[in-house]
Amino acid sequence: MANVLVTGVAGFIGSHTADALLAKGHRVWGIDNFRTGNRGNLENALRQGLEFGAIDMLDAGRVSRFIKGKDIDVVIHLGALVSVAESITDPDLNFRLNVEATHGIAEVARRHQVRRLVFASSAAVYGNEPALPVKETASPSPISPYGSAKLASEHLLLCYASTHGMVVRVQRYFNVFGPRQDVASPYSGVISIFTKELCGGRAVSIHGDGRQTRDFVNVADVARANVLAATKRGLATGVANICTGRSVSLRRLVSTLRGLCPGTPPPRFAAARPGDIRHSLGSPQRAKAQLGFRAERSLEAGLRELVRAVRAAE
Ligand code: UD2
Repeated sequence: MANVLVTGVAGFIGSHTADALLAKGHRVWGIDNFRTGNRGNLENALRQGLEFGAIDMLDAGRVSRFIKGKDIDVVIHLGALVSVAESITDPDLNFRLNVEATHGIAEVARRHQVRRLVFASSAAVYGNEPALPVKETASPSPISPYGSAKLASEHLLLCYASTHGMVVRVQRYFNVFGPRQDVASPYSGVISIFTKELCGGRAVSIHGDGRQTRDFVNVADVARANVLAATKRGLATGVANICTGRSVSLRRLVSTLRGLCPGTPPPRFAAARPGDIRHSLGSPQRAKAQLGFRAERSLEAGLRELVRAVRAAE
């Protein structure tokens, strides 16, 4: 069993990852400052034994004191600014949360002799890569501050592997969706925004022509991929896409959701967002080969589950 520190534990991916680790019997410490995470996400994890600290990940001294003497084996660094759009409106915050924080957490990990670090990177590092499905060997070419910050962090961390012998696993998540993704924030993922609007009988707003495509991966699968990256024996340092290998257009997504919420109005169209990737589709082969990971949940089943959850919460 491993001792694991999760940053951003009260967030969408963080809380599901903590649940999945605890379900496998690992010991979990987690930190969050509730900027975008929320305490309600931790209900299950706290019941299952999560040791939680309300700590800002930028405060390296407090993070260090929190894990002192805990013999942490693995850090899963998920704390971040998660929105491409917000990285454009607030590039300073993007830099602090997506670059500076990575450096601070890596230093804490090194000082505490942590052997493995798992990092939440993103498909945004690829930019508008023309050869799809995109493989990890493609040259990264981000087109947003968010994507460049994630790429900078990847490079910072991979140096910890070569310089200090830490095993670093870079997880390039594609578009993650599922329960607990913030429905209230305009910076949240498109599926959570659309589900909430359509369940409330309101029209959704599509940015651009709606023909952009995304590879949507369920958060339960992503949490499982994180557990594998954190705990699989004998893993070497590496970078892997966490995706399904299938993509859909936003138009198709809206029509599937409208099918689940009959009687909802057709979408409105608004200006395309700056920094928006046109097509995003990952190759899942390397994650299969290195982590033994394959996404199992279908988009349709995930959307049905979400619509049920949003309705139940109303
Ligand atoms: C998502 C992740 C990001 C990163 C990336 C990987 C979120 C919030 N962001 O960025 O962290 O991992 O995937 O590629 O999960 N859209 C609309 N209407 C809306 C909201 C969004 O049309 O009300 C469009 C948006 O312009 C984009 C698509 O939906 O074309 C997806 O947007 P998003 O913000 O969910 O995610 P993305 O791909 O920018």
